[in-house]
Amino acid sequence: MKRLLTIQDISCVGQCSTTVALPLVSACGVECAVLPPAILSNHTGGFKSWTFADLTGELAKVEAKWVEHGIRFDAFYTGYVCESHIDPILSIFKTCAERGAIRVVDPAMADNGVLYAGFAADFPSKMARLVDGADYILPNLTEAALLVGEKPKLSGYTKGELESLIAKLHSLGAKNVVLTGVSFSPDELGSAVSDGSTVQYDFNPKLEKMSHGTGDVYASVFAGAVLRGKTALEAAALAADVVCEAIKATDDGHWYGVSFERAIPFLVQRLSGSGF
Ligand code: PXL
Repeated sequence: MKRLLTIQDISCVGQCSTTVALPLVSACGVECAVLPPAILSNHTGGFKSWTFADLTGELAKVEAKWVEHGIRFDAFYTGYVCESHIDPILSIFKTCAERGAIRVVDPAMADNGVLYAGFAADFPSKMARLVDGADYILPNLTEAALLVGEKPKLSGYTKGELESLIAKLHSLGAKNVVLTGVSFSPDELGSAVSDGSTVQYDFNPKLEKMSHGTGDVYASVFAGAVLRGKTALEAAALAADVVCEAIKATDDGHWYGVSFERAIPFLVQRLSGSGF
């Protein structure tokens, strides 16, 4: 069985980051180890306030213990992290990697044209350090624009503009780019998947509802599916399908997250038959 390490915060309540990655990566049939660089009472998207316990000082200690025990990972998947976490993460990428280990980087820092609360305007240039050398990056359109130093546009990207944005993301050192939130018509939403020479697209019918935490569901399923041998396009398509199932299964009025738990049987069924 493959072993993945996910590095992103624990938002104790809020159905995001580690509390989404752990169950979904596990449901993919992949062992999921966790390293939370911070613990928050709840996420910052829509709640008025939160606690934030920074664990930067723990990261090198945990790394040293893993090195002592000879613990290595087949994959790393990073999500919401802060500036002080980036050097320790880059070190763990080096010291705790199995031969051929892959890096999946979700530069979770922004949406709908704006950075999440608490991130300084220069944070995207710090996050770009994780993008350099990543096997797969999974930015939404806002994150993609900010990573390359452009002003985010909320919609209306032409295919040419998108593909030039993707080329700039490759120039930052990303081997494969999976750009989410792509749309060329009002009734569809999807992803552009690029290996640096070809861009392929996957679309689903656009749903009325949008929910917090869907990026984390998408990235977790994507990472798990790639480790189960799916191509980037197959993993992106499955991730999008799981997000749609989860949104449809979320009760009206449940505002702070998406009920991905109800989409786990669908995910398990879709991956059944894929080899371990
Ligand atoms: O879902 C991304 C995310 C993760 N962690 C925290 C967040 C957010 C988005 O708002 O606030 C703490």
